[in-house]
Amino acid sequence: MVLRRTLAVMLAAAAAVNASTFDVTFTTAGHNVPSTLYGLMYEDINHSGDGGLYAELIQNRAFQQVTPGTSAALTAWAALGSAKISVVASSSPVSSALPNALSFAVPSGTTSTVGFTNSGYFGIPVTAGWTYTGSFYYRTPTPPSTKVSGSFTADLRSTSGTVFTSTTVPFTTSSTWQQATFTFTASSTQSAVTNLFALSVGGSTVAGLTMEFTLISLFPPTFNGRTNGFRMDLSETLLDMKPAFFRFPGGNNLEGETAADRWAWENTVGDLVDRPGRVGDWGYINTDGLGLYEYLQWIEDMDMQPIMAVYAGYSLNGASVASNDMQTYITEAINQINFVIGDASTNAQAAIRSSMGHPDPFTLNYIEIGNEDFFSPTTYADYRWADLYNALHAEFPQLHYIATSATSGNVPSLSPAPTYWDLHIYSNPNFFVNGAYNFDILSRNGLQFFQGEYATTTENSGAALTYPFIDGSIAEAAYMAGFDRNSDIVFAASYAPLLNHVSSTQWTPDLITFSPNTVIRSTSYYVQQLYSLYKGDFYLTSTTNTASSPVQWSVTRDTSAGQYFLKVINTATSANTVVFTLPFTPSHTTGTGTILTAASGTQNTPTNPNAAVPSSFSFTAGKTITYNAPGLSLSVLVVTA
Ligand code: LXE
Repeated sequence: MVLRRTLAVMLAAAAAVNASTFDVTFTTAGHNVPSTLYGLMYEDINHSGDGGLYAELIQNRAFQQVTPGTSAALTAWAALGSAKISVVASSSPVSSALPNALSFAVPSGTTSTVGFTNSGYFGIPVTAGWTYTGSFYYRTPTPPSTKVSGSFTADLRSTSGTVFTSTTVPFTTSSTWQQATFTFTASSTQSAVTNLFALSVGGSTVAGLTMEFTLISLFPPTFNGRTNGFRMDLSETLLDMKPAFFRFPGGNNLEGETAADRWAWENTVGDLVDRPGRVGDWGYINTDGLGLYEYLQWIEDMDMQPIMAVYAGYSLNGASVASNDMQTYITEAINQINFVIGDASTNAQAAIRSSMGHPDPFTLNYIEIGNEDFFSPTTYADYRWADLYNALHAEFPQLHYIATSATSGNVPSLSPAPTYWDLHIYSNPNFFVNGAYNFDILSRNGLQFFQGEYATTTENSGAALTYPFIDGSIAEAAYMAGFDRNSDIVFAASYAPLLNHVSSTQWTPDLITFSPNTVIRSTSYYVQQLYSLYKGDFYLTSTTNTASSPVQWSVTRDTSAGQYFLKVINTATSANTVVFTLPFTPSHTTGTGTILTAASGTQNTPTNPNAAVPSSFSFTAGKTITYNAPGLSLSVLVVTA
């Protein structure tokens, strides 16, 4: 719903609540806004990768990192008919990275249909017009002396067995692994996602046989049509923010519970059969189907740049890698960076990238050394930072290296002294309102800050939030006025966490919640989006208020478009008026603005996803612009010079 507010209506509302007036004068003085300012922080948490951005629909597709014979090994799988299924350590695995397989045993004398199903990542969407692309490996460990040939049926069906789309997939018994591929197209859209992928076969064809299967994969159409690609609707939701960067792969999910469990780039590249997966740090197994290459390809497709982390010798169990064991991780980090930007004709890691389809280097400017190393500041200061920084800087002097052991602008000392620092803060609305000036008081001494994670996680009462609420989102908007104003020393900022599968949540609140077929943009999403879309390239210094004010503002300019973006953030629940005095007379007497506002407590949730959405309004533009900001609002007034 698009609301159009008139100035008269807003002024009437202002009179009714006896609002304060803030006078804002700006000139053409100011500083550049870095193009990197607003972007995304990503890690695989809340199934934001597997089951989320990664478009793969089959959960536990290759039985990675599970213990054969256990029921957990069969997560998402079930038998059809009289077949017996179990996960086994294959006597002749498809690859050393994928030692396990699904054993499918059909009793002798079977005549009815047998097979197995997968329930997906908490559901599978069936969408009219989508062509699904599937594949699987199979073999018959002890084949009958006379080859058996037949056809499997691959389909999508409801839990009660209504088939929505299917195809046949021919097979022949053989003790060596064969790969089968297939496609089918759905002709209807199902509102329910409680669907199953099924692979089945007539019982008389396979009676008495035991077969093995692995890497059973099914993809819907993907963003930009990439093989092994990203989910379309989530990618487009992110693209709508025009994000400048993508911080990955963590976050905690970089670090591992122990060093052995860390995210290690070399296990995430090459053919899918060569990726072992890993036990992720958020309670589920990561397939690493979204590997370093896929992330970089998608970042490029999304017109972002990476802020890529390297493991820095600290894991979540609190242990640091010993000083004399650091070389392994230094080498790994150098190889990781070479994979991204090395010369494919001379460098082995870059040659892997080239073989995967990207001979040219990817764009890479920023490397983050570790994650939240303020949890182990002593070993970071003693050797971990210096060991990695010195080695990486010597090899790649053109890159910028971000340190992670600071919690605020008061940075601890490291040697060599970093220029870039990643700061994290999770707090309540009052913190973010009052913190809007946190960066103003820092000295301009060459240090650059990345607010790599921040979010309102509780109400002021301390009550935890499941979804962002408007009070917190507007408080974040007030804090972000501080990013605009201090973008001479804040080069990047990103809300965290980014994504949340509604059926598997480890951390709330999150910017975007999704199910297999829906995407819910939170109130904080719209705040991030408005700041990013109206970032501009130059910040215009204006008169400022005080930290205790309920109103914040920021004026930026898109120089080539000749447009000025007047952001007004009213954190009070009642209206306030801001009077802007411009250094020029606008070329239009009527301007267009965008506003996000809602009653205190409003949340966008799966049952009410559009409780608060931005709407446009028009306003009277002149050398003086009087704007009445409703309570709990973020407004952007666009003025053309
Ligand atoms: C800090 C860490 O970097 C993230 O993985 C977590 C969720 O955003 C947060 N505790």
